Parts: sequence; C-alpha cells; structure tokens
Amino acid sequence: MPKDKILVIGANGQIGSVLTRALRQIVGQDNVIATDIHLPTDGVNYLPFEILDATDGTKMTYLVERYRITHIYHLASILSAKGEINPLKTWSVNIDGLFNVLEVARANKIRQVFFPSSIAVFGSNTPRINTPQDTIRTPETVFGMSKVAGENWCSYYFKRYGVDVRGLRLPGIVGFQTYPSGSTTDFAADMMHHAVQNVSFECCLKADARLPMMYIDDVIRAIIELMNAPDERISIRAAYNVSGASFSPAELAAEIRQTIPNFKITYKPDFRQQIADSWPESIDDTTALTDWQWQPTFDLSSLTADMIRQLKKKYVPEKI
Ligand code: AKB
Repeated sequence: MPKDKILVIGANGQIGSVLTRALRQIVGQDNVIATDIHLPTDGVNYLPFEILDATDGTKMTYLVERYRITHIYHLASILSAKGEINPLKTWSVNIDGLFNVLEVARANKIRQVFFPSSIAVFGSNTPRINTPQDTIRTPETVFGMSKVAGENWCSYYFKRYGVDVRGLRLPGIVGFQTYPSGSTTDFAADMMHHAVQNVSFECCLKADARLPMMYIDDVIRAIIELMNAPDERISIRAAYNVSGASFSPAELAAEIRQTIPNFKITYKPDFRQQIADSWPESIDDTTALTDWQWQPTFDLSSLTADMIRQLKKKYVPEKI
C-alpha cells in the first residue's frame, strides 16, 4: 500500500496549523501538503504548501492527483460568529467546500477523510447538560446548519460510496498558536492573551455563560486517535460528541487569577451571547469513550496553566 500522503485543507487555521505540524511528525514533512486560501505566516517550515480555496473543486482534484493524496483533513470553514455576518457565503464555503472534498474522495478512492463538526449542531431545544450523542439537532446559526447538513452528507457518502469519513463535534477550542477569530468561543484564548500582557479584558459573553471547551492538545490527539481507530470500532458516521472541560468566563477568570492575581475583566455581552445561549453547557461523550477510548487530558486548571506558560514565552521576554 502506498505511503500515506495527506492533504490538509485550511492549514493556516486554529486547528489546521497545529494538526499539520502533528501529522508531519508522524508521516514526515513532505507527506503532508498544507493548503489554505492565503500563504502561511511562518513561511519556509510550512512547506510543502499550496494555495487552495475549498470551493474550487477543480484545483482540489488537481492537487489530489498531482500529490497522489491518500488522506484528506478538511479544516476549512467559516465559524459561528463570523458566519452570521454573511450567511450565504458561510453556507457556500462550508457546504460547497465539503461537497468538493466528498466528491474528490469518492472519485479518487481516498482512504480516509476527517470532517470537523461542532457543538453548534445543537440548538435551544437540545438537552443542555450532558447533551447526548443522538438527540435533537436544530441549530440557530448558519455555521451550525452547515455542520448538521455536513454530518448527514458524510453519513450518506459512507453508506452509499464507502468513503471512510470520520468526524468530531468539536467544542470551543483554546490554543496559543494562533490568535482566535470568528468563533463564539474566542473569549477563552483572548482573555488569556490579555491577562498575560496585563491588559484588562472586556468579555463578549456573560460571566456565567458556561460552554464545553477543549485544549488544543486534546483536540489534535482526539483527531489522530479517531482516525487511527480500527474501522470496526467506528459506530458513528460522521461526528462523535467529544468533551474536554466546561467552564464560564467567570470561572476562567478566577483560574487565571491563581497565577495573575491582578487580572481585570468586565462583561459586555454582544450577539455572540445569543449563540452561546443556544449551545450545550456540557457534552456526553460516552460513545467516543466506548468506541475508541476517548479521554480528555486537560481540565480548566491544567489548560489555563499551559496556556499562560506558552503565552508568557510569546509576550514576556526572558530575563537576561
Ligand atoms: C465556534 O465558536 O464557532 C467554534 C465552535 C464551537 O465550533 N469554536
């Protein structure tokens, strides 16, 4: 069987940039082709890199054939908050991009596809505490609607054409490698960037807006463990509930003050609060545990400690 040759679509993003490096550690730098709609910011060590807009099926087919791609990790989508600014563009990027991936995978017998779904598939009428794997999905954002449709299309391509597509309903993600943008859950990373720079923070959500979150290291490990699980263990196509740690802005601020006692925060909820109100507080990920032994590593305390440690390297020069 030919060596794994991986195409990462959306490789400049919060997940894509970290996942690209992790996959290159596993299969080798030259066997992971990073792509995005613009050049990467950290230049040379990001090669091999190609410009790719996920809605350009012709270019996607060309790259899959040129590099003899065997696996596709599709991370390109417009997230919940930014998605509400231009709903029709969000639908087009998120759905047409996925269609291109599924069609290219079917036509080129791609061995595996990763699809990032989201807690955004749930709405106000879904049980909010320990939201079950199989429950009502009536999302209230275009991003969420595109992810429900995406889950259904991924299941269809598995059942109809045998495309091995796997996915995760990702919660809010906290990572230090890229500055957060476009999502309802940006508050968490944004708050810590401010705290480490001793700058007070104005939070776009209410103090008690509790949401399911996950540290970037757990996100990357969940993706890799899911994709490496034996086929016979996968009972859910296309997206498993996964959880990390649920917390509110006030709970995160209190945790930050364990290390940065003078950290100041104010609360000025904007339109993102209405989105957050429609999402779960916590997620039941028993099926992921049963099927492929998913277990998060980072809780609120360890997530905060690692973020602050990493951000201090970025903002606080070493004392000479
Ligand atoms: C968002 O907030 O849009 C994303 C998500 C929860 O999928 N982080």
